[in-house]
Amino acid sequence: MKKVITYGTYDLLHQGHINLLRRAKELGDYLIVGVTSDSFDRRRGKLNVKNNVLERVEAVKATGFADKVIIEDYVGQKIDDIQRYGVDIFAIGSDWEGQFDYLNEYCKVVYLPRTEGISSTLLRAEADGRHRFGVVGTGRIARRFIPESRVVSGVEVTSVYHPDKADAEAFAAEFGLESSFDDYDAFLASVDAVYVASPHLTHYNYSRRALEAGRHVLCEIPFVLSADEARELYALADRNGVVLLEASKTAHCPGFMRLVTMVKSGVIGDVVDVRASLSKMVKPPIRELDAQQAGGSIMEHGPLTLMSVIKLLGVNYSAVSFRSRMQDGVDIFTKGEIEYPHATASVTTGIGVKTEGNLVVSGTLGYVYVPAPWWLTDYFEVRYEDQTRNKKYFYGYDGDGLRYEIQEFVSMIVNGRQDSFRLTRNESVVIASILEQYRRHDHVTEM
Ligand code: C2G
Repeated sequence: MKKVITYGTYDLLHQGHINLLRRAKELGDYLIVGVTSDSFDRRRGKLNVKNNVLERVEAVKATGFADKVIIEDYVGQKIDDIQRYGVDIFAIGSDWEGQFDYLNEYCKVVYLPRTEGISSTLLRAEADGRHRFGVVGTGRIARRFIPESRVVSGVEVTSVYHPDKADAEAFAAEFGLESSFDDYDAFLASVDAVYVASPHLTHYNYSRRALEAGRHVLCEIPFVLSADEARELYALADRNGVVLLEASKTAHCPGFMRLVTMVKSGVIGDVVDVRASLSKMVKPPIRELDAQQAGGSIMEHGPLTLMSVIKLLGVNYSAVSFRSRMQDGVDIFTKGEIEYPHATASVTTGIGVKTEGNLVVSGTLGYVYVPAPWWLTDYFEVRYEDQTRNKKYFYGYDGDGLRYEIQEFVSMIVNGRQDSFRLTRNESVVIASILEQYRRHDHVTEM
């Protein structure tokens, strides 16, 4: 009996998949089909898969070509499967030509013709629709957004806004965008959604005007500078039936999300202390060091460090206080203490003082250690008194990591979802409220 094996995601199963499975089956007597697990797809950067693994397995079975369906969950599994099942032929579509030649050591490798004109990517784009995105601002983060948005289905960045016409034009030319604007209303008229990546003090106004115009808004951090502003914008989004999401990058990255759910599941017992530190040294002249532009380390790095505390200990803190080292009117270093009835937390932020940028979550059974840069979470360790129980966890963190928040934003738009469990509105308002207290100089001591 000649055994054939083939693999795939088989998302939104289509004629191309069916043809491939038929041709694979025709190569032998018995066909094994490996369907990727959801987590394996995420690990290999496929973030947009629509059907879950159960649906995809069912779809493959329904074609009638598979004699056996297995789940593919790790790199290298193909070699194991070929040996375990005594496979004679490995078959895969010609889009993979050459890439599986290494399997020739174990069985015959056959590249089958791919069906032209159809793909899961095309079907997903149809299902998600096409959302025209505009970027507000042309700075460092705006530049990173464009390549990141290209890997998310349903997103097409078409325009850019900057009050300086030449600046907007240069940005559009560099990234091949359709249009550039120095008139904000005209810019809004050209898009469905905006990514606000302008200086801190302008976030509120740009977001408000976009929401008023019925545009979805993904707003960079710090989102806004007061709890009232945050509440007002969320209410405005509701009234106009559009999505508003704070672009808290770390909250959306796979490693950080797993860390939160593991801690919440009790792997380190009750959480008693969270320490998050983030520093990036900057040199003048730069916005971060300008008091007139809401500069300072806590405005820069408070949103992510506070986010980690709020995600792990909740929104019901009992007190907050800060100590800052100042230079020319901005804090170049701040340590914030956040008290909870049964826990403590601290955030340490620096733009002129270098700190060890790690995250440590201590509990009654053990602790989680995330080395610097914890905010690009791709790795963490769970440690215990009994070191033999320690475990290391690794996760994907692709590109600049903005793709994860962009994907969630699009999913909210497509599914008409107003809130994200990754960073709820309530959590976002509480972060804004803590930053507001700092700006009002409540509970702040200078040193
Ligand atoms: N395919 C095809 N014609 C299409 C689309 C896909 O012949 N128009 C084939 C692919 O070449 C592949 C199979 O259908 O052999 C499954 O495709 P996907 O679901 O896109 O899976 P893929 O990402 O190619 O995973 O370990 C997973 C494998 O490496 C392949």
